[in-house]
Amino acid sequence: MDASVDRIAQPWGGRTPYARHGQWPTRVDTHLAEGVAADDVERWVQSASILHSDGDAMDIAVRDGRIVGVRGRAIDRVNRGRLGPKDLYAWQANASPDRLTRPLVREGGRLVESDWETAMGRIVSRSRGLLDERGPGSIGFYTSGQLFLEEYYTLAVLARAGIGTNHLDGNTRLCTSTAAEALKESFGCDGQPGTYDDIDHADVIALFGHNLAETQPVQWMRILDRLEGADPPRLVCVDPRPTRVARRSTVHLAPRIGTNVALLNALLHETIRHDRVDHAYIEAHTVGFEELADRVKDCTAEWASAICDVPARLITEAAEVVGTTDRLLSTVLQGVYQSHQATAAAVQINNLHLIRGMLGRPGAGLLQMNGQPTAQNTRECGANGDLPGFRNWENDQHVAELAKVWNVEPTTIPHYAPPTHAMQMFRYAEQGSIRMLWISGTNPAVSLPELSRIRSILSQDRLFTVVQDLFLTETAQLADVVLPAATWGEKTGTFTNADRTVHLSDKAVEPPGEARPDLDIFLDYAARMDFRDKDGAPLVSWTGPESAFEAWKRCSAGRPCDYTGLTYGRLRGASGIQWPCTEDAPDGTPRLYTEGISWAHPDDCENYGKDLLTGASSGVVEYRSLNPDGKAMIKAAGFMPLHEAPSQDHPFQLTTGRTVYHFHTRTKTARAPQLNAAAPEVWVEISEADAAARELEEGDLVEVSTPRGALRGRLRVTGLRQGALFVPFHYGYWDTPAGYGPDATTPGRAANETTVTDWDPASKQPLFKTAAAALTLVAKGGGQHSPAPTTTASEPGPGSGVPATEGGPDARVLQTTDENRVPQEGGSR
Ligand SMILES: Nc1nc2c(c(=O)[nH]1)N[C@H]1C(S)=C(S)[C@@H](COP(=O)(O)OP(=O)(O)OC[C@H]3O[C@@H](n4cnc5c(=O)[nH]c(N)nc54)[C@H](O)[C@@H]3O)O[C@H]1N2
Ligand SMILES: Nc1nc2c(c(=O)[nH]1)N[C@H]1C(S)=C(S)[C@@H](COP(=O)(O)OP(=O)(O)OC[C@H]3O[C@@H](n4cnc5c(=O)[nH]c(N)nc54)[C@H](O)[C@@H]3O)O[C@H]1N2
Ligand SMILES: [Mo]
Repeated sequence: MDASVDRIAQPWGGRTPYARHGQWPTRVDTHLAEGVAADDVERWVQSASILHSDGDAMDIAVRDGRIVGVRGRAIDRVNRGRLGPKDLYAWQANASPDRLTRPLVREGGRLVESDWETAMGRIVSRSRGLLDERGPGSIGFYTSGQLFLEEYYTLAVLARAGIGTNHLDGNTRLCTSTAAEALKESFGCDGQPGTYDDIDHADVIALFGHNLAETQPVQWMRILDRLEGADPPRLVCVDPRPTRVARRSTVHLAPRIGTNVALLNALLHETIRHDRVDHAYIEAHTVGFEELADRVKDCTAEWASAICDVPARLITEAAEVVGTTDRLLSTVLQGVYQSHQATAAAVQINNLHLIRGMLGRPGAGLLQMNGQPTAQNTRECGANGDLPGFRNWENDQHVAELAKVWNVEPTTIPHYAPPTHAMQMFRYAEQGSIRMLWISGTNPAVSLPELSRIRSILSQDRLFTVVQDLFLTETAQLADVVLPAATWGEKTGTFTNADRTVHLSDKAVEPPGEARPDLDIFLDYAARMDFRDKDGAPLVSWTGPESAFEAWKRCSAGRPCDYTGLTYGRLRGASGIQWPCTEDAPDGTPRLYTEGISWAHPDDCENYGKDLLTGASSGVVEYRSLNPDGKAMIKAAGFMPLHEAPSQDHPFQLTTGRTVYHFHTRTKTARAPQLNAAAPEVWVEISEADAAARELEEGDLVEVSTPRGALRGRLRVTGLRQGALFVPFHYGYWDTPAGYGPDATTPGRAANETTVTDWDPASKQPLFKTAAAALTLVAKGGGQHSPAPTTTASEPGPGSGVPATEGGPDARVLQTTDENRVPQEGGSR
């Protein structure tokens, strides 16, 4: 059957129910530009989505050298043909008329058009000057979770062994550093234990601070399809908002913001009290159970209820659901990761799985999620605060191995201290020890906390800022040199999703003007800087994506993220493949830890662990004595009160996050008309009770303020928990006429005007979800309504009179479910 569906009005499209242990049916979603029919498409070019961590595989439709649409790939294990709203419409941004097409350089205070020779020349001369005068520690690189594997690896090599700086991190620090840290704390090493296939088998799916319906809509379609099939799973949702996930859950816990650890300790308490524990698994594969049992001994449901403001009855009910199933799948994301006890909380979810033996079997899985499409690669390639291949900077053997791969002396690779995390890099730039900051594929002038501070850091004269982007973003406007990048669809490379699936994305069209792939820019810089290995040969010896991939394979060999069994040829025309992929596992590896814990041995592990409350490193001696055999580590943590609790002046808890229609700072989704129209402006969500108490209504213009700053938006009254406010962080200031430019003093609309410079002690991930805020009325709405969508967690209460969010004729998507009519794509044609 074919159906034509408005996928703005129905973000998840039609259902294809299936039973537990069954195979998820295919459904191929196609969206082509108006007036283009399938027969008009000249070529379909293989790719995958770059707008979330799901890795939805798609083919890009090309005609007359332009992208004219996309179609899901039925052959792929991740999505079996389905696409989410952003996947379907956001490709239009590639052809936006305001793409950067030439390098820009700052002249007399203004950015002016230039050429590559001049722009690269300035970067190289500044780099050389700083290396001579101040040394490698004066240069920092802040990259992304949205470039390709080949690009991160090249950047990691040139920064760590070329420049020799320790200051290289990704915006993954804001995103998945807690996922990585929690995996290291429990399993000794990064690497996603579970697989999306676990959704097909699970009896209970528990989602912790994860609005999967909006942020990985295709896996939500999979859960919806199971909910409508035989033997549906039960869902447990922990989220203060009434998300679609919450609405479909058997148990929804809406805790006070920032209290996850208390709630989780109560779930662990109940699990242990009822002996819903797999003692054989604990004995064989873990250390630390006694300490956990002792720590949660008094964490009763009643105790947690008082902290979390959730009925004790619901906590025991949730504990029973997750404690009595034999196939538990848990997913964790920003509601856990972006708070003051991020790692401590995420680790308690690992503990739940460890003490119940819920790992390495179909349906018994753990997904410490990624958010960005290529965050996994930032981490594994060492373009974040880690060494490439999940190597341990404190382990001399690991550093020596890496030095061998790069043919440099071990001392060339900085390992005197942990790699610098992004929040610290901005601090160094603020203090003046970092004098050059090269920002690629991220927009910190909107996405970092406390924007007035970030603007002032980036605008300093003494800091030389390079920004490599597609558009003249808020950040690019503050740069000294702006480099125009080619992006998805305009360059070839690979990337890895949240369940370790590696996809190839082929170049479909030429980039606009003089824009160049990030890889070419990094290669050009390495060549101009003339970085050499210890024998005088070029340090970076590869010349394009495929040779970069081959170089990375050598670096990954023998490590958990082993890519040696993969080639471009194998990825082309086929489904994505899950690493590790080796000679022994040529088809990839669906689940880690099927036979116990493999990477926590002191000789192999990625770090030696940290104190969850202070972040202090344990060191090798302590690690060896606590975990000599390399088992999984059960680490307990007590609940700590919020760093910034509500007060008389700032009575609300402000949390920030996402909507299904937009991606981050909207550089792409604001340029796709269907997506932009669905959520064109910022808004503020408030609970019914708080709105009534303050005589506020849908559509009122309000100001939200914290000690850092303020923003204005129209109010949406929802089923959010009382005492909380929610603001989407997508809206920067670039297209607000009265907006918040670097010199403006009027309140803007960016959520991060208000957020705090503070981070989780172990993962160093900033606290975007927990601030105390005041709310004031600016003007009554007078019948206007808030620009928030009605189809999502921001759905208004009954009787609001707000018109339903719709896309109209341009938003129609063809959904093909007839097996005989499903396009059988191969590679790019
Ligand atoms: N549509 C869309 N999808 C995306 C993205 C996007 O920008 N737009 N970005 C991608 C990226 S990079 C990421 S990291 C992911 C993020 O994906 P998610 O983590 O799912 O998204 P968020 O909206 O940031 O936060 C999730 C939920 O955390 C809840 N929350 C807030 N405070 C707390 C708390 O104290 N405890 C608990 N338990 N929950 C809390 C919020 O109510 C919210 O519903 O999405 C990815 N997918
Ligand atoms: N208040 C609040 N703040 C948050 C969050 C939150 O929940 N609340 N979430 C945090 C999280 S999880 C994340 S991941 C960050 C995201 O924050 P950012 O990374 O700053 O957001 P993006 O808009 O994705 O920025 C990516 C930039 O890269 C550019 N770009 C896209 N493709 C390419 C390419 O191929 N090459 C190059 N060179 N550039 C490219 C885009 O145009 C865009 O400017 O925000 C964080 N900030
Ligand atoms: Mo993220």
